[in-house]
Amino acid sequence: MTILITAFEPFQQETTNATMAALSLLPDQLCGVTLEKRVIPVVFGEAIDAVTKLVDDLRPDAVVCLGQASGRAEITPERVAINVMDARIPDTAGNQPVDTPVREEGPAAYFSTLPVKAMVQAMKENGVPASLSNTAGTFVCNDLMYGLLDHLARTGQAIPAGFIHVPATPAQACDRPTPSMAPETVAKGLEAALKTLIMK
Ligand code: PCA
Repeated sequence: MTILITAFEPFQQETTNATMAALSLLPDQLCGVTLEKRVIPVVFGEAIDAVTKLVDDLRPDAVVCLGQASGRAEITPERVAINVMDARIPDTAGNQPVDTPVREEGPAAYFSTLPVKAMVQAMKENGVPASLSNTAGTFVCNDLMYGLLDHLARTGQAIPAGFIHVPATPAQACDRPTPSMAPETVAKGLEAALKTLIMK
């Protein structure tokens, strides 16, 4: 079994992304499952292209994409991705789409096919703050989640896939006060969440 797990590069004038530190702390093997770890650009469309290419090349059994959600105090699996790009700030390539569909003619939304409630429960049982989120926003994270689920639906790949947002790191919170979580704690939570995919 293989799980593809992605982090994002830094964005919004930051030098790091909280997902990069957490991803680097995850093992390469978890309960006999190979974790294929990749870092992808914070660019509308390009993130989708990168992840869907990885999916088609690696043929993983599940896909978990990670993003940083500054301001959140818990790890938050996302329930739903919506068919809109509405960027408050430019992505790292300077794109700033407003009120634009991710895919013309695409459905309004896709639900995560990850066991989101079991993941939240597993993280909390391991002492890591977590809750279910009902919005992935309208920036690149939502774009990637929508594009990934759309690709899987349209290519008939019925594998669990979805998105998890994580808080800023304590180092990031030193520059700009915001709730934060140590990368070690995030990694511990993510391991517990990933195990719900493995133990099924
Ligand atoms: N968070 C942004 C994009 C990249 C990231 O880590 C988001 O929530 O859309």
